[in-house]
Amino acid sequence: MSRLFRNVAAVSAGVIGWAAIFVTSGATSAMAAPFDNMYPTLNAEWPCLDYSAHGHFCQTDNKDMSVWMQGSLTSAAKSTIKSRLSNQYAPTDLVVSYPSSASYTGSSETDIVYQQSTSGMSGTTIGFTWCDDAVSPSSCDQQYVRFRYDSIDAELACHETGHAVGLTHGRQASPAVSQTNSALGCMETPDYGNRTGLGSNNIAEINATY
Ligand SMILES: [Ca+2]
Ligand SMILES: [Zn+2]
Repeated sequence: MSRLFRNVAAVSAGVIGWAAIFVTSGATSAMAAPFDNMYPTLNAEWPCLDYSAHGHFCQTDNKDMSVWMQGSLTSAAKSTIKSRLSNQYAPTDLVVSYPSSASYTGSSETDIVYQQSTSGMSGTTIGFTWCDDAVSPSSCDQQYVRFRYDSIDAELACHETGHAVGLTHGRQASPAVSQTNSALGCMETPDYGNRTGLGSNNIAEINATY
């Protein structure tokens, strides 16, 4: 815990500097997009740190994206997530893999860990994503995705995985746009269940980043 607090203090001083650096590079790499919704942005400049449940997400550490589904998910939910992942993320440069066991320690942890729990869920929240093991000011070796329910619609699976690779909501994009802007694809919020894919803007953001 003390390590986390020290990091918070150290990182706070550097936030503005990082934001400036990353926004500059984002502007050149994603020129064609109507907005930039890849963390960090001018409106998504929380530090990338080791957060506990429902903190904040970062970018993932590289294009190789290993995933693990914990036992809290039903086998039906696991296969749902897996099939949606392969369809929704196939048009991106990310390479999804399914190791036979999860790695929670060391320098190459399983990138995305999915689980089901109602803990921390309130109001209309149906899922959230957080970084568990930050490895740079913008990227994370392992991010957790928690779903409130076992019934995970295609938009939600796409959305939370989007956070786990750094995609933000419209309000956190730069410039900020409506939370339901059509170019957000499955990153709209709240989840109306009608946007089952990433859409061209998110694909371009991912492919410019990884
Ligand atoms: Ca990785
Ligand atoms: Zn979200």
